[in-house]
This record gives sequence, C-alpha cells and structure tokens, in this order.
Amino acid sequence: MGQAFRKLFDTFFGNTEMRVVMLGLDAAGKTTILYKLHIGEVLSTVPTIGFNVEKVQYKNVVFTVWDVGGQEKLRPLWRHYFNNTDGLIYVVDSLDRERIGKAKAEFQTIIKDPFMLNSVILVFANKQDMVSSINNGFGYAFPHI
Ligand SMILES: Nc1nc2c(ncn2[C@@H]2O[C@H](COP(=O)(O)OP(=O)(O)OP(=O)(O)O)[C@@H](O)[C@H]2O)c(=O)[nH]1
Ligand SMILES: [Mg+2]
Repeated sequence: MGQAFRKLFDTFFGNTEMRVVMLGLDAAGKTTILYKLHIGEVLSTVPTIGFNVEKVQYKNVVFTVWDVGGQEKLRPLWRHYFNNTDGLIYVVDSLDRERIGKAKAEFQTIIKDPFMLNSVILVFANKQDMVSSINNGFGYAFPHI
C-alpha cells in the first residue's frame, strides 16, 4: 500500500521514471555519452562487454539508462533489454561511413521488435566534432573536400 501510494504521489507531484536503452554499433560512443550525461565529464572508455547502467535525472524525470555493448557478437543480446523500455537512443558514429549500412540494418531490426513498438526513439549522430574538422579540410575520410 505504501509503495503504491508513493508511486501515485510521485506521478502527480514528484519524479517520473523512464527506462531508456542506448544501442549502436561498437565504438559509436554510447558509454562516453552515458557518463557525460551521468557525471558531466568525458571519461576514457574501453569496449563494453555486457552493459553499464546509470540513473540520470532531468527535472522531475529519472531516466534509467542502459548502455549495452555494441560488438557484433553482443548484438544478439540487445533484444533482452527491450522489455519495458520507454525510449531508445540509437547512437551512430557519423564518421563511420563504411558501416552506415550495418548501423541502419541493426536499427531496423530493433524497431521492428514488438517490445519496441511504443518506444520513443532518438537517433544520435555522434562525433560531430570530427565531422566539422573534416569539413574544414583537416580530415582523412573525404580527401576530395
Ligand atoms: N571525437 C570524438 N570521439 C568520441 C566521441 N564519442 C566517443 N568518442 C570516442 O569513441 C571511442 C569509442 O567510444 P565508446 O563510448 O567506448 O563507444 P561504445 O559505443 O560504448 O562502444 P562499445 O562499448 O564497444 O559498444 C572512444 O575512443 C571515445 O573517446 C565524440 O563525440 N567525438
Ligand atoms: Mg561501451
């Protein structure tokens, strides 16, 4: 009873909770984003084997953010995180042109899953700092620019 009342009270006057899953190919920048959101700093990361999970509060919403490893062998495990998910942040490495097709295919697989049909989706084009340096002529990916 106490817990039910607390939940009702929180819904009207206090914190709302949302569960968010953050996915994307390996090295897209998911863990970097998670800790930037959580502690406001860019940490050095290692490839995630399994997941990281942190709570991030914005106004009266407490987001529980699951950051799941994106290596190819780990992707079949993504679907285990879909149940009860309110939101998906799909992170794309904007520089990784070679794997943009792979990123798209994995994204389509996620959003077709019945558990994800009601999720809010954000596609986050990451590493924009590098994109601007490429466009300024200092990059290696598009030497013709
Ligand atoms: N220049 C630049 N580098 C970034 C950015 N975000 C992440 N990185 C770098 O990209 C590399 C991979 O970042 P991670 O956050 O570990 O990537 P991940 O998506 O968690 O990778 P997995 O855990 O393997 O799925 C690291 O060297 C980061 O420092 C960004 O916005 N700009
Ligand atoms: Mg990671």
